[in-house]
Amino acid sequence: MLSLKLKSNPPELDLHKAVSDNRLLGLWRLMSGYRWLYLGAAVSLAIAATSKTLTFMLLRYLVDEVLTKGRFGTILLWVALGFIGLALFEGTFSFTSGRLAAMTAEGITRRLRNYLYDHIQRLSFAYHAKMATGELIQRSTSDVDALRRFFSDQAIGICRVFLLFAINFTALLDLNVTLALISTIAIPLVLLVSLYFFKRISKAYEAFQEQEATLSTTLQENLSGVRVVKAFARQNFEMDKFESDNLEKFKRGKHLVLMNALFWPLSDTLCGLQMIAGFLVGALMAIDGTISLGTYMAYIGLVGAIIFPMRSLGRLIVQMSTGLVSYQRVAKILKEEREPLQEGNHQPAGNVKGELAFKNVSFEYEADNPVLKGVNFLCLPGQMIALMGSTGSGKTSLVNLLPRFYDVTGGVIELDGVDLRQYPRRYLRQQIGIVEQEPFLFSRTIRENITYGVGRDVPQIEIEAAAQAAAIHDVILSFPEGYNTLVGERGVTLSGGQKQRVAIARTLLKDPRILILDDSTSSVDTETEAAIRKALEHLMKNRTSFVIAHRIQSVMNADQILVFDKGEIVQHGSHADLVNQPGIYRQIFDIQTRIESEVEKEVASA
Ligand code: M5T
Ligand code: MG
Repeated sequence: MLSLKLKSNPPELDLHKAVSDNRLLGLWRLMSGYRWLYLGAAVSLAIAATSKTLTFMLLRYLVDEVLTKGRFGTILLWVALGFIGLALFEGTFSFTSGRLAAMTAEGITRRLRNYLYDHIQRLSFAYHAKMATGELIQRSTSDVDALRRFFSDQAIGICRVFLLFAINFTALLDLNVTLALISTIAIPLVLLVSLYFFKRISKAYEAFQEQEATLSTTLQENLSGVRVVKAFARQNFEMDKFESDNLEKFKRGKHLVLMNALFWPLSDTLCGLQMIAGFLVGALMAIDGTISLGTYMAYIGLVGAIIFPMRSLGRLIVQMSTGLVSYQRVAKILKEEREPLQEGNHQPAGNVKGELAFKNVSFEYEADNPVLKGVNFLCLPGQMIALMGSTGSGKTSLVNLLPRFYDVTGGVIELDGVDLRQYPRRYLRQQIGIVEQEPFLFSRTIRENITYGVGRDVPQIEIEAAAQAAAIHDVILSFPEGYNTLVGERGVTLSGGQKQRVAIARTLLKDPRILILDDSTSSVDTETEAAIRKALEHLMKNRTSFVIAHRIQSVMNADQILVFDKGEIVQHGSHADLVNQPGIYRQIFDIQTRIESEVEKEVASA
């Protein structure tokens, strides 16, 4: 039994389905696949407890039947061997029980951790938008760890208490019924006190965990935004904010400690009084001869074996409350529905053609706060659509609808004549490449970042072609490690424009049918932009592309230009159309050309 190895792969379990509002039921389901192992732990415990109890009974036999009666023969040797045997039994099975419980706990939490990680990354955009990262981290680490302790210490501990009680109480009854009853009279009281504190400590612990999550979120944000903090010299402000959050944690921690501090002495006193009362009554009975000396000695041992675990019962009940609270916090994530990636009944065998029709599309993140209103346009396969408009006018929101990061809330978007919602998200995302407005690079090598979307080994030549098109190849070669250069956390070792270009290369390598560039040349100089534009022009052939940009230069060649204002298309046409009609587009055009000609004049006169 001892050589049982922890299974290298925990048994599969759909934890999303297994989650329950009833916390005990939820925990029971969490144990699926490990219940036999856990039962093994409980059985070992029972064997160990019985051995201990038998030791007391053997003691009684030794005193009453051997020592008192003066039988010092081989019997003494047998009794001695009995003691040794029982001690060995107890030790071995105690150890086995602890090991099995720990293995169960590790297995369950390992599976839980893996599942949580996978689950979290499959939740919707909307979920991640509203959930703080620090909170998610807290739940997948600290709370999962509390669950581990629940299985490895607390649940088995409770089991232990009840086993010890049952076995030792039976032995006590066998010794003397009156004594048995007297020595357990206070136990219901201890239980009541424990239950009273259970509720309060649960609440206090929940509040404490919540505050700890707030603190992690503050810390995590502060670290991610450390440049902003420094740039605005807001260290003191941030420190004050942290300090006040920390103070709140301290207060809640203090309350938790106070609850524990009140509970312990109270339950200890009760247990102590109970024990003294039991010993006294026992002693009186032994003196007037109602019970034998051996019985009294065994009795003292048995009472100890009942009261001490009872004392820890309170502690266990109280600690179990932390496990239950943590379960609740973890279950909240598990309960969330995943973004279905495969769902959808329209999946063409090959690639899409790339015709997109927006029919009276409207969209809102929150009810009654539309960010897109009545958007209508038709984009033929291979066309380039440019989106312009003031900041906050809904351009990013519009392109986010294409890979179904969000679904329309009114109207319909059709891809090749089929409602976008009929396509599985996974398929759509394979067909669509998006360079986000604020691209994120992983702390991996540049090569790994560029090949991220492809998921296979890509020949160097292809990687370089993509990098060249994104006008980043030469920059990469200028690094001593070339394509093996590690990008620092969030790409801090790269400049903003370099980061954008790596992100462009990453999307180009994926070779999508529909290409979305969300303001992706905003951080590069005009010359580099021209280089990227030229390379892209070639790449955009045969694929539908959406380009969000602010420079007229970048959108001039588009087949259609859509100008947005407050979520609505206010102008729609080609460059030639729009430049000849009054409106926002001509204003922007005038301003940008005026600036350009002024600059040219300056340069010429210099
Ligand atoms: C349009 C709101 C935003 C703005 C409006 C992405 C996003 C946006 N919004 C949300 O509430 N939640 C979100 O996740 O929607 O925003 P946009 O589409 O990002 O505007 P844009 O791309 O045209 O602006 P810009 O600045 O990138 O040129 O009210 O609050
Ligand atoms: Mg935007």
